[in-house]
Amino acid sequence: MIQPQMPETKNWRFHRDVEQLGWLTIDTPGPVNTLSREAIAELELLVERFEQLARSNELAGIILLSGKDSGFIAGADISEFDAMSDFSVLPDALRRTHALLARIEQLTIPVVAGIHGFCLGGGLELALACHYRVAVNDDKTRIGFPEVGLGIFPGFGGTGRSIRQVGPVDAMQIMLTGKMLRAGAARGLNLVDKLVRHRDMLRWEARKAVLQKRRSSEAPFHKRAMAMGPLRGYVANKMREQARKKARQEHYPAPFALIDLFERHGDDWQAMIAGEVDAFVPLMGSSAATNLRRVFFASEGLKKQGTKGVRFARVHVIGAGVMGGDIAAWCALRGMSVTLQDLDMERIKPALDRAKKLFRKRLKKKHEVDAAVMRLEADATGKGVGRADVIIEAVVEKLEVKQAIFGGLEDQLKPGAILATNTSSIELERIAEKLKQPERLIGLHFFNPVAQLPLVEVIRSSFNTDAEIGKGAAFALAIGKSPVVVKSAPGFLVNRVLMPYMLGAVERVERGESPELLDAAAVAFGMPMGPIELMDTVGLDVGKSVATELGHAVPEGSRFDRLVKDGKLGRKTGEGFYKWVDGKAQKGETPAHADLAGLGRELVKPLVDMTEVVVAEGVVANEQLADIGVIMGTGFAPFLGGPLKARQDGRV
Ligand code: T1G
Repeated sequence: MIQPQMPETKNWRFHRDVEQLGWLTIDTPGPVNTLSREAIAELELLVERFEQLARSNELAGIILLSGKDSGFIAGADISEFDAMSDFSVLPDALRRTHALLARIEQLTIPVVAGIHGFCLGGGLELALACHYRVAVNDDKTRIGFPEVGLGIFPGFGGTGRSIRQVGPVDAMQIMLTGKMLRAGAARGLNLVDKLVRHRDMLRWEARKAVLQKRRSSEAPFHKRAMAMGPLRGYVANKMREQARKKARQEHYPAPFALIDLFERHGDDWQAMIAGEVDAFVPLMGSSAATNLRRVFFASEGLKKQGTKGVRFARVHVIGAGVMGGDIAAWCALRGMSVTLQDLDMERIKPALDRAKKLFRKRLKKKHEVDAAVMRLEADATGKGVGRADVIIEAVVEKLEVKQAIFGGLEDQLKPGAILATNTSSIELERIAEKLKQPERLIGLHFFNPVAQLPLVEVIRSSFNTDAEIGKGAAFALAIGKSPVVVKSAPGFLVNRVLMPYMLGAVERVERGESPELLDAAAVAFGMPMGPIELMDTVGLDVGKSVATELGHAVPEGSRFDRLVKDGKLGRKTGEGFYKWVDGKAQKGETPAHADLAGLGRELVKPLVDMTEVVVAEGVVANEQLADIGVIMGTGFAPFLGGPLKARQDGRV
């Protein structure tokens, strides 16, 4: 079969078959496909050739597929953004890409995209410029616009084409949330036109779509009407209200810039695209976007810590309290077979009930929920110990209790099994010293609520070797958590840096300052929640014991001390520094303050100071790990890039 003369390309492969169908395969260097400047420049050359072949009837259609098992396209190449965010190059680069996607759309022959795995950002924008989209309906398919998580929004025409395809309200929702949709949801919204059960069927279905000259339908009128006339302003304001509940404009300008663009042009998809460049470029160079890119690569870096090729199937958790029960539930949710041990069924049952709620909330489909329930087994006798790949102890914070538990099960362990404690404050060496093989015990420190917080501190004692720590990190990754390796030292990373910040605020309350004001100031700075509300959420008893463990004694007779003595422990007892109703702190008026963010900086300073100390002491290996660990463990302002990056930039 004679192949047409095609330009040399490194990122694309092309061949034409006997039916004159053109098979265009993207296969860029690296583990995932990304649209780098080189890939886009090569596509320009290819499209020019396609236009010629179409004109001379030597090409009946084009099918765009990925040559990688990992997925379709993960978007534009983020590693090029720092160099791209310069006003002198970016506007032209974006306009060139706009013109390229418009040429694909205007090709006179059908162009069909076959999607498997992730189809994100610029990858989805390229797919939306095609005339028809077929996707694999399996658990790996994820379709969406994650750009808002990078401090930007879609810049390759996705703002206009998604509105044309799914309607303004749904499209804006997808872009403002950054949510990655499963295949079924994407089909339901008309983002994709056809689903196939298996990747093997993708080529065949895409071929049929080309031969039948199928074209995707645009969003129906009733959906498009939501952006027409005065309704658009109303819808835009509703979106701003929603966005403000999640983020402050001064911290995360991107969603608000996108809503402004929508308010200006939301009823005209081509005007949206034309308006994209001027709204997009300032965001790309913003400190928020620069820092969020740093956070992206730092969190990517965490994925490299785990030992490759280690498989985990069975987990045994000892202690069915809040932490133990929720760790067991999370592991079962992530596909592990879990046995949960405690003294009797009465102590285990509440954890199983909470787990079922989590499964229903996260899994939705009945058969998936039932399967997860089956994976989580009550085990009051500990028969699961001998079969487990990972044993996690999460009982009361008492040294002698932990030593007794580990001493009792050491001989039952299967070779290579991970032995871990979820202690939040006791040095590992003291727990391990009585073991025959103290090097086997590591720390896997989860954060409450386990299902929400991505961080797991993998605690390294002086007995451990890289092998145990590598396996611990691999396990955290296997259950969808982000591991940060931390040396066994009082408070490890997160508690160590949080405590001076929380106690600093408590001391100000003791001196009569308004907890409402202090909390509002910390949030104005960029913390997800204020220090006083956080103390009440963690529990004043836990706060007091961690503070004491870290050498910050709580003054006898202080308000903090009296609250604990009176059993007013915060949210879990309905009263602490605040009164709590239905899990919500009942806050009074926030007194006016001339410089709320300035007060916020003051409050956060002890946290940043302690992060510097923790790095200097080698508790974590470097500043980047400290920053990503504190962001993931405390929610510290990701738009600032972490406490040390914020100090480096003079923000605190
Ligand atoms: N650019 C550059 N590198 C990327 C990348 C990207 N978009 N996506 C992934 N990588 C690298 C990653 O750093 C890692 O590298 C390797 O690929 C494997 O990834 C105009 C401007 C796709 C769900 O935000 O969410 O398009 O560490 O280990 O767990 O509108 O990566 O091996 O050296 O994460 O299977 C929008 C970001 C870009 C998606 C795969 N796209 N990526 O997860 O593999 S902005 C995103 C992800 C945009 C346009 C705008 C995930 C993934 P290394 P991995 P994974």
